[in-house]
Amino acid sequence: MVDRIADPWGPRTPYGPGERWPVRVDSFLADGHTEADVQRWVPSASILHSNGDAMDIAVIDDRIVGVRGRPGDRVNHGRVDPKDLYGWQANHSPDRLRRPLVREGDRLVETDWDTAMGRIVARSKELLNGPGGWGHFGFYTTGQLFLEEYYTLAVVGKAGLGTPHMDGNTRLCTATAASALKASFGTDGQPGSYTDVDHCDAIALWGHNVAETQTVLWMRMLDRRRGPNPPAMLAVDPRATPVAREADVHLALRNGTNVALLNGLLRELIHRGWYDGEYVRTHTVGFDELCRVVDDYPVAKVAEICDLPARQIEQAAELLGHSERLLSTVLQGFYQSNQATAASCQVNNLHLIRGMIGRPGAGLYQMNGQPTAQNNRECGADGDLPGLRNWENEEHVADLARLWNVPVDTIPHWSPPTHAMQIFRYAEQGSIKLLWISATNPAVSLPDLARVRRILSKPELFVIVQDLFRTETAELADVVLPAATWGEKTGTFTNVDRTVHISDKAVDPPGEARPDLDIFLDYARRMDFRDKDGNPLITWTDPASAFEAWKECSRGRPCDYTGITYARLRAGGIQWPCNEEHPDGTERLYTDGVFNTDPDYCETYGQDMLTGAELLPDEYRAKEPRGRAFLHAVPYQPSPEVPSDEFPLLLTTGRTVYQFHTRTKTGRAPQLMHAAPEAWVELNPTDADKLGVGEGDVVRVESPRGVVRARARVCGVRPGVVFLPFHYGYWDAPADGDGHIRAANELTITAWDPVSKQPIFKVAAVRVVKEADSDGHPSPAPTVGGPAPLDGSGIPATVGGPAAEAPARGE
Ligand SMILES: Nc1nc2c(c(=O)[nH]1)N[C@H]1C(S)=C(S)[C@@H](COP(=O)(O)OP(=O)(O)OC[C@H]3O[C@@H](n4cnc5c(=O)[nH]c(N)nc54)[C@H](O)[C@@H]3O)O[C@H]1N2
Ligand SMILES: Nc1nc2c(c(=O)[nH]1)N[C@H]1C(S)=C(S)[C@@H](COP(=O)(O)OP(=O)(O)OC[C@H]3O[C@@H](n4cnc5c(=O)[nH]c(N)nc54)[C@H](O)[C@@H]3O)O[C@H]1N2
Ligand SMILES: [Mo]
Repeated sequence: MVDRIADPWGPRTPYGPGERWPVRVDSFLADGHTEADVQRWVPSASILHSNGDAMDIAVIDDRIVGVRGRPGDRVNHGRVDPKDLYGWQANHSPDRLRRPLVREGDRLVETDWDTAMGRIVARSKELLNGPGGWGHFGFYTTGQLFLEEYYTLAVVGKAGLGTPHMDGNTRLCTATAASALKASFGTDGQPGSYTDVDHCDAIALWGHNVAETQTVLWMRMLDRRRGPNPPAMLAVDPRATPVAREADVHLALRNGTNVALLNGLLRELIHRGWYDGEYVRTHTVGFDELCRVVDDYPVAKVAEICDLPARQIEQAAELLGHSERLLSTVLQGFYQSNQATAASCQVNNLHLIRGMIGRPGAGLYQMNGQPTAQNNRECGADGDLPGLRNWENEEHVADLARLWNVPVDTIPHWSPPTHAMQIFRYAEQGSIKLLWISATNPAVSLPDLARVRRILSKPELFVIVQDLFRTETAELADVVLPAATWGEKTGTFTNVDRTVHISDKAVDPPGEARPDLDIFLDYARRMDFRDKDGNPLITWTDPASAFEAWKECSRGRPCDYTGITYARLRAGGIQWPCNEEHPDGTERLYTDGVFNTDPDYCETYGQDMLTGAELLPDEYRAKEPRGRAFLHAVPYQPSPEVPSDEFPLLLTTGRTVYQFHTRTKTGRAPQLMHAAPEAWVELNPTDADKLGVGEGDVVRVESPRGVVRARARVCGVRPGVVFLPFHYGYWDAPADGDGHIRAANELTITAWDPVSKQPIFKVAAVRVVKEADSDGHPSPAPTVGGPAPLDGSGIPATVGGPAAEAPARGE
């Protein structure tokens, strides 16, 4: 039995290079149930992060009572993340939405589905048939629905309404992963496989606190680190996360300087001859330009920009340069920082110039965050065209028009898809008049919340919110639709390393709540969307038939699902592409060094890395990629907001292991909620001293846009940097008399990467003011993870106690 709150990672099962990662089966059953009591085990996978850990849902008397990891699955070998162990309890929360709500004046009142859908359809028809038509429709969706749901929504938007204004919160999450993969390799799709952890001799984590955000992947890395011939480890993060503490080299760079660091590291590798000239010549385009640009970044200059010791940068270069099988992971410390795509492409460059791609151990994960972000990108509910097609390629668009039997011109492709921040801008300006928000909570998760609240509250904007709970966003809606969720509906989803899992329905949803798929299908039916021949546009009626329709759409594209069936998935995860040529799926992409950059196949013709300007098809063809990957060279530019006399500190934001996003699920699971109940502010001891702030003192963090009040945790964040978790909205603790005080996004800026359009959540300027003494209360921050207090602080350790005890059984 392990208290997985006190020890989120559980016991080690060390192993050596090339060995099989041992099995350890984690489980948790509530209310004293034992496995013998369980009547049904229903196959599923994790819905609270992108790792794709396979598990079975335990059911007794048509009620979910727990989960158990699947030992045979390629991803997790039985292990389960603490959020997944306890988080399902939110499904049973008494405040689940059970009936639709509609706005009557300043109140939301319960109603039936006909009334709620009737209002949506009446407004839709009025807008669609009036001047401006499709231009008035905006859809803002998520990385947490199922593949079948995204595909249906994408067809509704692109072939039914014909609007380009559809995006996901994936824009906040992994838009940069997609952009960087497309820019370097031609299309989206992760080159590596999780088995690269088993083979690598070095692991570099670029702005990724994997220990807290993909705990099972971290367990695999830790098990290698505790076994024979362990991999070396490099962490690049301004905070002393568990990853940074484990690493051999930790670069606690100033946030916002990733490109400068990478340019310096690439220069070192090239100057010292630690690159593979043959691979570069045969498989890449752009090496000379890369050499020219990075030459401007000698170690001393980089040390100054990033505020790092020069020796540490050299050590990092040595670690990377001596590795034969390097595994890199990239996540929000890069994607949500400035120059996001440029920085992430530099990691691709590092792998390309060293020839470290497409063989065991030489892995690269441009990570996902949300469980189903990958599927949104594949299916195109994030604005991309379905099947990783290129919106600028007429043949790709014609392909879809044939598949859906609609006129080519119905499918929006005359300009890039509208990105999320622009959708909100159009809503602010009034051209978008109907905004349909599904499975995301922008009133807490978008930057600059005062502005977001103003937009969503505009009386002339018709807001639809489809959720499980009355979230901060739902409170501002005109219609609220109660959705079923994980465990209550069937669908498939794909993790970071392209492994597809099925999640079967285990129990009925509460009240009248409906699967998102049924809601989108119902809308399509009521809107009476038709194809060219007057037949119904959407012919599928349930998850299985939607999956079959998607398979046809994916045929011949990099994410080819045609060889996958629900029946096969029930036996375990399969990596795409899976088709006649690859009947058992595909472990690694680009094993032959041939990339998806052919002009007729690629997903983008490329963008200028500094401005985001789109290249023309002919400009792209002129580069004659011939299956070679692109090396992008980009000079460093500082963040749009840097510290000043008035706001002298750098703000960054992120996560704790115990909470998921805006906590709608983890905040309703007692073990997780008790472990991290409230927001906190991380300060370095030097800054705390200067400000006269001690552990637990109440401080105000102020930016030009807002204020957040919380207790200080004095810990290992780098000097000059303040960290806030972004999980804390208002639903369980209404704002006090001073207005809103908890959400990190009160402070963040409206700015985004020019290429991926991903907002910058990791760099802003703030000041910190002490407001009240601790009275001996330490901050509510967990003692596990990034906010771990300094040695000898005497702060009681975060534990879960008996309610959190969970079996972890070895082989
Ligand atoms: N427990 C938990 N797990 C989750 C989630 C969750 O909410 N909770 N969410 C899931 C989702 S959707 C996502 S996207 C992932 C995110 O997973 P991560 O990216 O690992 O999480 P973050 O905490 O957002 O950011 C990672 C680190 O970036 C560092 N950082 C900040 N600024 C910079 C910078 O300029 N440069 C560098 N190099 N580093 C910087 C921060 O200090 C932080 O430790 O997690 C997934 N898993
Ligand atoms: N400051 C700062 N802000 C950030 C970040 C950061 O690091 N710092 N990270 C960003 C990132 S990476 C992400 S991914 C976003 C996450 O931001 P959000 O997407 O806003 O966060 P969630 O709380 O996951 O919201 C998902 C909503 O969907 C609902 N839901 C869950 N399952 C279902 C379902 O099956 N159907 C329906 N209809 N609804 C469902 C949940 O109840 C919840 O309200 O936040 C972003 N914002
Ligand atoms: Mo995310």
